[in-house]
Amino acid sequence: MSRRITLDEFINNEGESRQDATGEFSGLLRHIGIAAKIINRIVNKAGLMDILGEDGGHNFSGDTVQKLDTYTNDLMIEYLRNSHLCAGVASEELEHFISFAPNYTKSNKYIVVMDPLDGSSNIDVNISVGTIFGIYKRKSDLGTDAVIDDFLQNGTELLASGYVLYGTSTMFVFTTGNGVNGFTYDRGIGEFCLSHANMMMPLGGSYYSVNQGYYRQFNKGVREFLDGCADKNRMLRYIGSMVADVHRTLCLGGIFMYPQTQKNPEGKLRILYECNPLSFLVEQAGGISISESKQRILGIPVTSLHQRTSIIVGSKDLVNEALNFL
Ligand code: AHM
Ligand code: MG
Repeated sequence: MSRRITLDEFINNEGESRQDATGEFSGLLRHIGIAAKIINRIVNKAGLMDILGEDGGHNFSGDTVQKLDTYTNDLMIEYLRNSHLCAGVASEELEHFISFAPNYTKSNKYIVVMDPLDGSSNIDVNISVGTIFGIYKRKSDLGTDAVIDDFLQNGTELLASGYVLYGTSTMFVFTTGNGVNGFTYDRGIGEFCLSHANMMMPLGGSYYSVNQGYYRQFNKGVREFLDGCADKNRMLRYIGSMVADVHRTLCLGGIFMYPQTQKNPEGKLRILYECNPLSFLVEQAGGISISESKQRILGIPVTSLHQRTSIIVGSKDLVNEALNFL
């Protein structure tokens, strides 16, 4: 029987192979891994605790906030703060970024962006949700408060990104710009173990993924591309959790899109918390990620924390086919 490589071991080995490594970056990734285990435990037994349902409020974007959104957001922030490796965090759930107090930050080089629980409208019905994160090097001086420019960085500046998918099994998938690796949670030993080494997205695929209910609101080119998918008998799959829809696309190939609609003329999904981290992973796995205006997602200038974009992401062949219609 072959020996399992744990996430910790993998992160350590990767860190040691980098010449300038101080272990801090690896340490930060490990803290995110620990927070993921705790979130996994809560998500798994959510029905047994008083933690399902809406928490009664809306966030500043007008989205309904679920109790688990709040719980995962607070938990991630506490783990990042107490890692003493992170200068600040920006979250989809918070209007403003948080700069950790100087006694926590000392010489912290990194900042984190996150969607603590993506797809949270699916929680109450036991459908996959996930945590998405991205790590950047801060722009501001060490030992000072994190500032807005630390967070408004293009996706091309990402040092690492990843997601944790709480699905039929729980997976931690991440990249540090050196390929994509996936780890499956082994409950028995309480560790994420390498199960999907060097993930590569197939060049093509037969699945397309979009909220077809908005078809009439899409631009003409998008509608024509979708008509072509139906003509070709491609299979429509839409979970409504971006992290799960992108994971399927990463594993099996195909295309996922959230185009502009009349309700969300810029697109719905956030560049900083959802699109950039997942686009970095997809590109690392050989796929493409663009906006409806044909811009590489990672290259879009980020000018505000909650900036949105349309997104078309997936296998090279399918995204290139879609490009012809845009
Ligand atoms: P959330 O971060 O508040 O959960 O919203 C993002 C989610 C994505 O996971 C998913 O792709 C999309 O919203 C679904 O939106 P819609 O219900 O409009 O299809
Ligand atoms: Mg989300």
